[in-house]
Amino acid sequence: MAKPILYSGTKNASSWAMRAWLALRAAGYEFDEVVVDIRRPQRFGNLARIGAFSPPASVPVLDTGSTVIFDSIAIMEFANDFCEGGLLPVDAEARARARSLVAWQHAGLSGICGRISFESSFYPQKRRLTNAEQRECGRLFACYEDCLDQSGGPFLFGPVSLADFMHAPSAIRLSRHKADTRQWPRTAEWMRALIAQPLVAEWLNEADQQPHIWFDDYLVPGAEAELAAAQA
Ligand SMILES: N[C@@H](CCC(=O)N[C@@H](CS)C(=O)NCC(=O)O)C(=O)O
Repeated sequence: MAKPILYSGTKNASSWAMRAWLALRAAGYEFDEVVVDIRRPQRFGNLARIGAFSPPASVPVLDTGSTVIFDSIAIMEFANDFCEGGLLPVDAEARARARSLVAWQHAGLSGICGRISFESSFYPQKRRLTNAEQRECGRLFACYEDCLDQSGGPFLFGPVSLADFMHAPSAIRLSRHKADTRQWPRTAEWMRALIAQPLVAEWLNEADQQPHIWFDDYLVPGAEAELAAAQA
């Protein structure tokens, strides 16, 4: 049978592909990677080609040779099955909580990801987070801190798991935007450990070398005024 193919995305753009790639690599699942360029304008033609065999016409897609898995969580769960559950906690309650974190991220993490694109993690200069964004981060960091208090770290549920990989792109974008973690020291330590995790570092090393993908709406309307008021 042909070697499985992961249709992945541009490394400094596709946070969804990153998650699937991390889980498959951590599971020891062997695959060839086809990077689909999702930068504009070529993204439309390239994704249309993916649509010929994958209904959502998005990346990541894993073609195992006998089936097509077209969602990042499904690919991550498949990776976890491949390594006999090694990427989720053994305890049923911890496993369900890890899946809650995975689902929260998949649902957009209460809007944080929409406002701070993955692409902006790689910009040479970053805007400052608004007060509202920092408050949202606080809610998220309190959740991470609680997991880390219970597990003792270094990752959210002890050993690295799907929950860490799912949140890796958010940890990257928030830490690179210097989100204030002073109230959540375990979270700060977890972010450092996750970003230094060898597979995450391998992806980032490539992403950091790619041409920036700029978005006109990077500066949130009103952000500068809010910052000036906060500093006054
Ligand atoms: N729910 C999908 C989302 C994947 C997704 O949105 N991928 C982006 C790239 S990171 C994409 O291909 N988008 C296609 C489009 O926007 O047309 C998953 O988890 O795999």
